[in-house]
Amino acid sequence: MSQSSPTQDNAATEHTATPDTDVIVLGAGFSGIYLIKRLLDKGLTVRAFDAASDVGGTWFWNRYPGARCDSDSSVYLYSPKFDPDLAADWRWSERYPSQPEILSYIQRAADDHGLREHITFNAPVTSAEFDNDQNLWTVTTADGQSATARFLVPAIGPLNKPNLPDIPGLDEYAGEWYHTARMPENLDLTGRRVAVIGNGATAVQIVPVAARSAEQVYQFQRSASHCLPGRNHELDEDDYAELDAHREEIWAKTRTNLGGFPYADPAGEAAELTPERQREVLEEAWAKGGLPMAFASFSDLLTSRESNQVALDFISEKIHAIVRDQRVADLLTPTTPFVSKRPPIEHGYYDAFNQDNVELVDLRATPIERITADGLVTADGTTYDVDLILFATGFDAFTGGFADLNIRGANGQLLHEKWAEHLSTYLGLSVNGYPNLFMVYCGPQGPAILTNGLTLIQQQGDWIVDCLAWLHDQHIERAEVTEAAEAEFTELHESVAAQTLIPSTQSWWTGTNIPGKATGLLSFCGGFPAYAGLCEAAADGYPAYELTTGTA
Ligand code: NA7
Repeated sequence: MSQSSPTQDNAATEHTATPDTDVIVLGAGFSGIYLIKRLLDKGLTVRAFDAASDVGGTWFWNRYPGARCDSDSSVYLYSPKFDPDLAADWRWSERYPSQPEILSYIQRAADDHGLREHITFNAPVTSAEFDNDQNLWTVTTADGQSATARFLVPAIGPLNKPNLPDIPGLDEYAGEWYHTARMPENLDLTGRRVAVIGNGATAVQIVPVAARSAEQVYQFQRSASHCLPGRNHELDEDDYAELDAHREEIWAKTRTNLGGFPYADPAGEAAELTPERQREVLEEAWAKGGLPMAFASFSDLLTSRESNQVALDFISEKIHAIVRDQRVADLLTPTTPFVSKRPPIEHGYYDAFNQDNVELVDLRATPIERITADGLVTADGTTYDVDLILFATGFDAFTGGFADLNIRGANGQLLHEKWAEHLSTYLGLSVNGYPNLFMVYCGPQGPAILTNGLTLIQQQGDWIVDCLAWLHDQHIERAEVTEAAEAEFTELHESVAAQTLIPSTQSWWTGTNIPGKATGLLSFCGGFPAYAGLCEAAADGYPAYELTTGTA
């Protein structure tokens, strides 16, 4: 690796204080745990903070009925680089792991390596300030604890700030209500009348589970989703024999697939294929279940309206074949481009609308007007009396979580305020004005929304670990990405986004789900391999960073 020449800044280093620890990691979910373990392996000292009482991150908080992963379990775990024993002997019981099983996995990952002793739980971070003279970060928690570190690594996940819509009357409601990311475990829905507001990936998992035991389920829908069949099943010894024989191949494929999934390449541009071949491609993906239809069908799915329409028509046909009431099927049929927002994976969602106890409420025709003591009232005066309201209304993605952290950079500006003016980062990893800060998985403009979580966490995690270890070994006390490098990457991100069908759709991907939030695609959509290539080039001497050496 070639290396740029750090400048010797003796004036700054003569009185540089020794920080409490080399690195502070914010968050103990999949990304935080990965970073803590791998940084410790490299000999750096690490301290982590998490608002939760245990490890798990998003899987700690999202305990709603039916919660499970939408990625295949074969790629929803750490690779052998993290721990060869864990990689070799962990056995998920289903194709898509459930939330409790995922929690057990991450708890084991933490326990096997004694990582909990490095983590302070029940400690929401309320500020992180960069000291320009000392080149270190001071992190403070809600209960007044504080610690200093040379480097700060937010590992807070892109979806940690729940979005609770401001619907009048909620404080008068006499029943029980929760946002789905803040609800108790094992909530019993038996015999209850349940309102589920929202129909994204979360609600799509809840509705069929609720429909099994609830007396009545009202699904309040504003815009239809493009749900893909999950085809979940238990994994047996034969499945594992097959998986074990192809582990390396599976991980290798995640590096070349657009979404970091272990899928074959797309069949080509839709226009290059005959209608029969188009159909075959979509039928195969539908039969396989999961996300291949999004990441391994047509290569121009996200850039060509015509190609996208072929997929949309196919989905519409499938919905109309499953849902018996064709009026309901019409309402469930999406009109926005396929994969212009997150396609939920469904496990009986469309079937649930064939049950007498499930009713779709079309909020386009009749918006919710208010909540009363008994339930909800829509604009046409219809009342929906319920015992339980579940707000499956999503998150203030990426930037929302940063606002709670109050990260103040070298020039005193709060990071979320900088982003409110114009969202810009370098590779979703670094930000000019915020030296020694590296974001893993949660950085806006990284490719998190279109990439398998564990693929990206490990790719970005490895990049950051290697970078911090190198900075540490070189006694570099300050690494700050240049304004020019940040502007260049942001321009690339924006131009790639503009070539796709994504920005025209309202969802958390574009920030349009939160009133008043600056809009724009929050995640790089040029594909995981292209992104990984940019990162690899960036690590060759870190030319995009101004580096200042200390005297230690
Ligand atoms: P999403 O995907 O953001 O879905 C939120 C849903 O809530 C979506 O259907 C919204 O409708 C709906 N919503 C939001 N606000 C309202 C109000 N005020 N009234 C009615 N409906 C509303 O969040 P999820 O938790 O389902 O999934 C998040 C991610 O987790 C998912 O993408 C996966 O990556 C895992 P809209 O579409 O805006 O009309």
